[in-house]
Parts: sequence; structure tokens; C-alpha cells
Amino acid sequence: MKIACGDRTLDLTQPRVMGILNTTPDSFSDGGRFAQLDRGVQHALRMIEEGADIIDIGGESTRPGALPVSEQEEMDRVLPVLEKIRSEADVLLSVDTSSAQLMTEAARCGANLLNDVRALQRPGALAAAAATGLPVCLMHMQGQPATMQQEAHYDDVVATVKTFLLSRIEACEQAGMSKERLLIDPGFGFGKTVEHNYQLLNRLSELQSLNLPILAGLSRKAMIGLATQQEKADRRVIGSVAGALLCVLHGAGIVRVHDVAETVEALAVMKAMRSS
Ligand code: 7PM
Repeated sequence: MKIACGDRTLDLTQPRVMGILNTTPDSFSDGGRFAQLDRGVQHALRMIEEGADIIDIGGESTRPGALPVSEQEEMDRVLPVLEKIRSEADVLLSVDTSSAQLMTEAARCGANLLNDVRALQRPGALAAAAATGLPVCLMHMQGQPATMQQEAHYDDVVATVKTFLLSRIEACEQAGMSKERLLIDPGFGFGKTVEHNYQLLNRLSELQSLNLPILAGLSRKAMIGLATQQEKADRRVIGSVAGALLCVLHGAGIVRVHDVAETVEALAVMKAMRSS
């Protein structure tokens, strides 16, 4: 299966690794805009060297409890990084945003994929995404980042996620987007308890009935820390790699990760098994 991504194509006949590039300001360095830009680009180039197929650039913290940032601030963070990486590397570039304006600008600056944790539910997002012609990843989230961990209740989390994604797929088709442009994501950690997240991981293959490529991101999330008893996010690498491998085993075509080199190496073992 291949997806047209602007002037490039994404070949999903083998699992792909999406490296996470967070452009929210680093509280440890106060070097200003240029230093932040340089730091972001360097990180992206390193992930590309390590074997990332896609770089996912985000400028809004969707961490549980995070407060919203202005659209302008998000654009000021993301677009310069996107343009600089575009000029320096031949890699697929994804933009993690819910902002219609940023979707439009990102496409103009050479983005290949849109990744929206709100599944194009913000005003104008559906039309803006449709107009870019780019593929879109639709993710499930219950509630909003500021409050989503306070009210995580599901009868059947897998059924709820599936129903939600199906309704967003239909909304996209009604906005004129063809199914060939869509990807789906269960949204690990977005308004779900650890128990819900593991139910989703265990039954991830049930999402395959929607007949769209599955993207999954559990890298360094609380569900990994709880299982491995690792409090600190940077100690969750091994658990995250194991989780990424399980996602692929259960049908994910793309895994969204912080630790690209480690994930690529783990997937090489799966590839060797599958080609035996
Ligand atoms: C702080 C904490 C910052 C958590 C960012 C996060 C996903 C995503 C994110 C995902 C897709 C993270 C999250 N998670 N997009 N964006 N799927 N498609 O852990 O699971 O990276 S943000």
C-alpha cells in the first residue's frame, strides 16, 4: 500500500518510523528563537540519520493538563523548522496540529502529511485539510488536553474509538477527501486510563476493519512508565520500543516514537522474521 504525500509517496508495505520533533520551548535553554530553531533542525537531522521515515513536527503541547497556545505562536514555532528541514533533508514531513491556518501554511512550506489529535474537529480544519490535498492522520481523543484525564469512562474503549474514527472518516469523505488520504490512530493516553490504553494495544488489530493504515504512538507515555515502573520519561526507552513492536505486530503501519535508532533496530528483527 502506497499513499501520495504531496510530491512524495509513503510506502507502507513495510512498517515506518515517525520521529517526534517537539518545538515547544525547552525550559532548560533560553537561547531565543534562533537557538530553538537550530536545536530543532539538529534533532531532526539526527533522527533522519537514525532511520526515521517521517519527522512529525509539533508546536502545541497536548500533554495531559497542558494549556492551549495561540495559533500564531504555534505557527512561529513550527514553520521555520519545517522550512529549514525541508531545505536540508529528503524526508517526509508531518505537522502535528489542529489549526486550520497552520495546516494551510504547512502545506505551502512543503509538508507531506497532517497529523491532527483532534481529527479535524476544530472550526475550519476539515476544509483547510481537504484543500491541501495532503493525507491526514485522524486520532481519537476524549475531552480536551486540559481536562482529558479527569473523565475517562468507556463501556468498550475499542468500540468507542472505532465508532468515533468512522464518523470522522465519513466527515472527511463528505468534505471531499478520498479514503486513500486517511490514516487512523487510537490516541494512546488521550483521555484514557492505563487500563484503557492496554485494552487498545491488545485489540489494536480490530481497527484494521476500518481498512485504513494505522498510526500508533505510545512512546514514553504513562502507560509504558506504569508497566515498567519507570517514573522518568527518559527511562522509558526499552518499554517504548517493546510497545512499538507490539503495535506493529497488531497491525500498525507507522509508529510515532522519540527513540528512532532503538525502534529501527527492533523493527529490523521483526522484518527478518517476516521475510523468513
Ligand atoms: C507532551 C506529552 C507533549 C505528550 C506531547 C505529548 C500522539 C500524537 C502526541 C499520538 C498522534 C506525545 C504527546 N501523541 N499524534 N501527538 N498520535 N497521531 O507523547 O499518540 O508525543 S503528543
